[in-house]
Amino acid sequence: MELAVSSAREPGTDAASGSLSPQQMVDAYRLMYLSRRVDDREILLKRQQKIFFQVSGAGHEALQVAAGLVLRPGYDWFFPYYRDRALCLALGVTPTEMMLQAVGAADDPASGGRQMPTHWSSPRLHIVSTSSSTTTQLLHAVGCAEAGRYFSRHPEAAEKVPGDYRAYHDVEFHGDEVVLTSLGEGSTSQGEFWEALNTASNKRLPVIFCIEDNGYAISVPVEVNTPGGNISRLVANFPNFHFEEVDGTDPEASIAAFERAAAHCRSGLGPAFVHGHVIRPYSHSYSDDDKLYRSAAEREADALRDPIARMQMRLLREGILSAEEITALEHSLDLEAAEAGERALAAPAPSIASITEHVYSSDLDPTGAQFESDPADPNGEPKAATPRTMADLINACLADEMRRDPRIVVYGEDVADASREQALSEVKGKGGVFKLTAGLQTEFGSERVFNSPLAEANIVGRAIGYATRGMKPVVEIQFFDYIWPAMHQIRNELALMRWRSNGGWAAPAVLRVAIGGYLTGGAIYHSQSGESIFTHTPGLRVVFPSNALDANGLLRTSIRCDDPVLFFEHKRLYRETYGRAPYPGPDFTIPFGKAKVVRPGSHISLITYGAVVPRALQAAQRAHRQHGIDVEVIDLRTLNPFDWDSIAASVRKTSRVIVAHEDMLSWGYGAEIAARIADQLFEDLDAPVRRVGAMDTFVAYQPLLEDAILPQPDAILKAIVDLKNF
Ligand SMILES: Cc1ncc(C[n+]2csc(CCOP(=O)(O)OP(=O)(O)O)c2C)c(N)n1
Ligand SMILES: [Mg+2]
Repeated sequence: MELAVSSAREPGTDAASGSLSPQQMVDAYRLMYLSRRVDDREILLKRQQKIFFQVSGAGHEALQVAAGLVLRPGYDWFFPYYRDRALCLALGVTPTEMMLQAVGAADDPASGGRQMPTHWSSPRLHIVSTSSSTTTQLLHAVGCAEAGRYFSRHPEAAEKVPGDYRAYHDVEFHGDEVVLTSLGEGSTSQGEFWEALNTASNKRLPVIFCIEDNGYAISVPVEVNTPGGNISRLVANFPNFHFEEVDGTDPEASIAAFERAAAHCRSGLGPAFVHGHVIRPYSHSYSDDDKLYRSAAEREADALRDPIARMQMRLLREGILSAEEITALEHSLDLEAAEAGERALAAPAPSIASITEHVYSSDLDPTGAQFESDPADPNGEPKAATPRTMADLINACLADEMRRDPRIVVYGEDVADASREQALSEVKGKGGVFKLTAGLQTEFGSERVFNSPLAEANIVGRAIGYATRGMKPVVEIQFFDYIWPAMHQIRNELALMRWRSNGGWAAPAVLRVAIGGYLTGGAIYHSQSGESIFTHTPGLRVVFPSNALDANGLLRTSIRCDDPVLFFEHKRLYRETYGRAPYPGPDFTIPFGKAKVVRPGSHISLITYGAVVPRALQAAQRAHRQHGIDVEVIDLRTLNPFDWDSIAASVRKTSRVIVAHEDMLSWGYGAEIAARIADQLFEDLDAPVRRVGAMDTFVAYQPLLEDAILPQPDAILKAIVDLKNF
């Protein structure tokens, strides 16, 4: 309901600020009150067991409305958290849309019934889907701001190009856009909070970090999370920031703070930090009762600061609205909240068939025929025909794709030739600890190829932000052994962006990861495998080439496709003589999910991938020479999707099968393949399915131990002979 204000504010009634017009005060109150009433309505429905979870924004409304009124939906970008109901109302999410999520309706525009209430998402308003994980959204906001800056400097990169992922992402950008991300004060304890401030500060990115400080993280008071009890004091020395600390229950002061913060960001000076002190009158969530851990006096003191009551009093005191007008306004908003609930309760639930939608892109199928191609013919040129290493052909693919697609950025630890560009006139450049990115910064510049901080979550979290804007981050995790700090981002964010937003957003980033052992001295922390942890995460594509040509073609498909890809590069294979190949040209792609029979045979199927492929071939050759056993060796090449048809065809032919991998035997990738074979090909088998893998331990430094721990050709040969004689 639109409401004209009854009288102008009397001059001098608000000594504190007085910057809002009466109409703005009413507008702010309407949003604040509506937010509270939608919470109240949800709480009622939760009591009636008609919705299944409730977390409120009560007490945070003034600060959030201020942000929503200052920033521009569909222009600026938003990475909010679960309390941000009033922010989202101010941006244009409707109470009905909120209620549709609360009931888990098919028409829930944020997630199609997949996420809890208040897990916002709206492509139209530029609200990017966020998870329940505290703080992960901050690095997405940073990557989003980087992408916005990149597009505004390189508008040609925004062009929609058919034939790859770019065909499915509309790019929007404005030179002075701002990215808002918000979080509670407790969540500032997460390392990713500091990782996000680091990059925003260093790159002077236009990100507003809004801390909604209600003094508690569930039952944990602020001083436990924040030494000294005030986060503003701890962050005060970050360069390039504009800082605001404000009473977040006062909309007028909050609006003024956000205006200054946004002006700083829009003018390109750097990020801003808005620390709002708010209250939490409704406990943490419906499942929490703060009487269990807060004194009555403390709760009463909070209640006196309730922003709804205070604003109502102020409108009355300043004569902006009469008591009757306030009653009428509130009544209409009560009705709006109630009607939203009724509408949502009548809405149909999602179909069971919808569950599998949007796990992966439905637009671009990386297993499709469009990715089938042949390596370019060297045309009799001896130089072009020279076999090159896997490292060379990965590097060549990166350079080719960067030439073809200006949306690609490459970053990670040590991937630049030299961060101090001026050194490049004298030095050769680093280009990665394994030299896989050598020369890329020199050719494409420091805006597209750069070093990240030494922080894996930072690398992946920013990549998600970049990718949601339609860029293609191709980032490097230096060693698989150190992927774990990014695991939260990979599993809860990267893999889930598309599914949890019901196709509203996607994060098709490529993570190149140096993996594996057989290094002689690689030891525990430079030899790990663990691919099954990622194949056990729906939403990720997992690629694991065994030779130079496959690495080149599969990396190109990874970059051009529209899903997030973990691209495992075996360190031992980077420069092996085995598997070298001539450069296959700039358009060579290999579809995912197509295994390669690297040695045909009729007695036993040996299914493997990665660095075990050459070892399996050795074993197969010896089996043939010494025992007359004809082994068919199948290189899976991609682990998700994997080529079930090729496995089945081979097993039907041989009736005996071994699955071999470098990773530990128990709970490994082979267990799933073996179980499927046992389940679906039982009738075709003449013997049990055998597995060969590493011992169930980590890889030791001493080479004698390393050899014993990792699967060697001898062990594979033994399995072959045993199985043939079974
Ligand atoms: C990474 C992570 N750890 C734990 C949780 C469980 N959890 C949800 S909210 C919360 C407290 C958050 O407190 P704060 O950051 O102050 O935000 P507030 O809820 O007070 O607004 C916790 C521990 C979570 N969601 N994510
Ligand atoms: Mg809190």
